[in-house]
Amino acid sequence: MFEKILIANRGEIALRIQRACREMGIKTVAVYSEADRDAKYVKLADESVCIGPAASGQSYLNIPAVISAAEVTDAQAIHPGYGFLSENADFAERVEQSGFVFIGPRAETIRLMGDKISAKEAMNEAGVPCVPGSDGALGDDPEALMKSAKKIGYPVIIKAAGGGGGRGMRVVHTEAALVAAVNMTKAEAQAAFGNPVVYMEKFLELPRHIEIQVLSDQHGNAVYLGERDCSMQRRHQKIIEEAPAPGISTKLRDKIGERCAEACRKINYRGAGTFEFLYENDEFYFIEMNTRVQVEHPVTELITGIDIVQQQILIAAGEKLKFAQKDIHFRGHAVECRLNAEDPFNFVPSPGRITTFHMPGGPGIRVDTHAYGGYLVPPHYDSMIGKLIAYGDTREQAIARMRIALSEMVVEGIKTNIPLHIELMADAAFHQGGTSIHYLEQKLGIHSK
Ligand code: MV4
Repeated sequence: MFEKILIANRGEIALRIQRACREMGIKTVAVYSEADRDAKYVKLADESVCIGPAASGQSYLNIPAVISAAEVTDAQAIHPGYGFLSENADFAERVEQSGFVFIGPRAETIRLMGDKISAKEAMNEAGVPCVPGSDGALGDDPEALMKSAKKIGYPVIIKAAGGGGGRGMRVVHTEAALVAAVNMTKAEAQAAFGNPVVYMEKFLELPRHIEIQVLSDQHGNAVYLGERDCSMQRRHQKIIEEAPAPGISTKLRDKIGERCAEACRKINYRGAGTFEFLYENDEFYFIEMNTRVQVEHPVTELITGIDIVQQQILIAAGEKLKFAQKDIHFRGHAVECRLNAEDPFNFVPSPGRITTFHMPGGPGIRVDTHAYGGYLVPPHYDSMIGKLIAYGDTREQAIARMRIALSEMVVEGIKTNIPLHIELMADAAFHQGGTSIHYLEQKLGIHSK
């Protein structure tokens, strides 16, 4: 096992990874920007290295600075967390070329999944059901484009191969609008990702966003840890996630889960991963794969009892999974509310000094945060200051516990989205379960009129 791991991230996930390491007897190295000098995760690490100024381009995204920090501290492996360099194949490659273990998939796998066309192709081939579409890059011939779209059926969506996470997409409702839409998406994709390649899919109008968590070791063993429903989102930012997804039968979960695990075995996947699906009319349609630990991993941890970050480390160290699919049991229900430093209803970021900070507690409550009373939320990064996660025997109990936790939570000095969460926990459609990806934006639209 590793003796020392460098954590190439900040905030709550840096703290989360440290806790996993500490439990495993592994020493930790924190890296930080000048804006994070006094952060809790820096103080709690065994060692820390400043890697640059506040701007993330010069610090958390600075590959030579991160690798130098691993060299000077003699770390053996690098955990990238989420965001920043976590899905950068060049980073993974340079980490390994420098003699460190990258805690994540091989660079080649990250590259495969980074290109949304090759990801879909690989998953289609491995037996994962995908959204019907163009099966590859779109060319320039208007006749061929119209033929493709007609075959798929309008509405269609044009997506950038280099995009993902909601960037570089355009919905087309009619043949008259098709060619211009393809050309505009190509131009935008070139500008945004340096890659003009686009593809076409059937546009699903009212889907849910459901994702499958997997673990896959370097010895051909792969398991699925069930699904998460992440449909409650605004502008591609998830706000609430839960596991299991309301209304998904055991039979359907096992079927799609086994397809994902089998795909991992086929592509020799390494580490933790997430298959993102759109779910509509009782069918799963693969759209993308995330090759990192995700913000919402705790809800899966709570219903399975498996520590996903520890598993990432064990797999990276070359160990075999110590459990098979039959050993994994889904028990109870978990809900996560992302706490953001922002105005709860207009979503404008609200960085600044937290003057008072009280965390909730009690049965079934987990708080993953790096914040505390006196903490200065820097303006340079994502506004998420932590996550409240509630577990219960049933979905109703998890929601009831979340409502109590939200009512106990006190954050003063900055604005947070706690009032929005309180409102959503009382929302009738949320209680019913199974709202689509458009529900929150619709509700907020009506709300502000
Ligand atoms: C779609 C779609 C409808 N049909 N693809 C947005 C993020 C990116 N990961 C894929 N996205 C979508 N792809 C087809 N064929 C609707 C979305 C979408 C979405 C997906 C997941 C979560 C939130 C979303 C919000 C708007 C649109």
